[in-house]
Amino acid sequence: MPELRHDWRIEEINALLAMPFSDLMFTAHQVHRENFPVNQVQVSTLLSIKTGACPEDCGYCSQSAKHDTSLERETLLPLQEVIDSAKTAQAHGATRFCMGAAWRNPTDKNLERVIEMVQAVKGLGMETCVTLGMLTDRQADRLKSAGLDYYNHNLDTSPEFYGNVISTRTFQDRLNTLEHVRNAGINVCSGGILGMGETRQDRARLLQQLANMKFHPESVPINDLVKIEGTPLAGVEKLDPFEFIRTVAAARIMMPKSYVRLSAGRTEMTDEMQAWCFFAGANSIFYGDKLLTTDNPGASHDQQLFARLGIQAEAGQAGSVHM
Ligand code: SAM
Ligand code: DTB
Ligand code: SF4
Repeated sequence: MPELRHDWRIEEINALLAMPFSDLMFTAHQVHRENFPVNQVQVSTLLSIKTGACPEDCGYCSQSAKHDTSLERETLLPLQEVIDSAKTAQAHGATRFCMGAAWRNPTDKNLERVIEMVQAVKGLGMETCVTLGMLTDRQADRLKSAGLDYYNHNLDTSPEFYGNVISTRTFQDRLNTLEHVRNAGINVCSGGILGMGETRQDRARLLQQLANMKFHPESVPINDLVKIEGTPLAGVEKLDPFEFIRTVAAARIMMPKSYVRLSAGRTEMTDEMQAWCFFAGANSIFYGDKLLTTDNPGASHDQQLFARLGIQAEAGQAGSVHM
């Protein structure tokens, strides 16, 4: 089996993305079969534990205080509400529960409250993931010692396009947080958003940044921009679905042992487009009626889709190792 690579050159990635569609699908699918059981998809459910009033200015986000998006803001959810949601998600077949907070970074006091949630969810026998913004090395260590399985923190886009989307934190800030998470021994979940008006070169550069890290993220979410009224990116032209599928395929080829998650934007995708993404190597989804603040296809739609495609939801496997 070929070694995992961390030295991808931009010309190689552009060449992958430019392959004839069938050749790219065939190659990505072969890589997928060599590294994963086919027809198995991991399912995670998301919950927003603290919604809105975020001081950051991410141009895509419904939760930024800088955009006028008609979102109801909420304080940190009570522990029992989180446990109830996790139980419901588990009953519907989710094996991982991801909790997101609209913070620039957590305070130490808030971190302790999130840790109570992590421990309660783990106590149900589910894998845990949180996404809380930037972390210090000490906070990452604290989350590790509390038993957290995954931390989500996306690079979002290429270093070059990044400034068009976010001004309140830098690309380097994101790399620093990811380094703290990795050094703490927590599984890394990091990917990006497509369809924000970036070029193919930007998509290639995003993949290059992810794949050339010292260790590939264990989980790579690929989001299709959910356009939100009132955000600066609300009017961006929709990305060609084939271009989205190509990017999923390139992620699979470049990070052969990582879970590639078909993330936000599935309500706007046809079932056929999702089937292509699975064929191209996507093997994880967010499952349940809601993402953080926006809609996701309901569990019954996804169950039907899985049945139509012969896909099984994967059983949990807490504590996977990095590569
Ligand atoms: N506040 C934390 C942070 O930004 O690190 C955690 C939550 S934040 C909502 C997590 C990720 O969701 C973002 O980095 C972005 O990649 C994705 N996301 C947010 N809004 C989105 C949208 N409208 N469409 C697609 N992806 C989105
Ligand atoms: C990720 O990459 N996508 C998820 C999760 N990580 C936290 C979030 C998607 C959010 C979509 C917009 C919303 O629902 O607010
Ligand atoms: Fe805040 Fe996260 Fe939304 Fe950015 S993506 S505005 S940091 S909640």
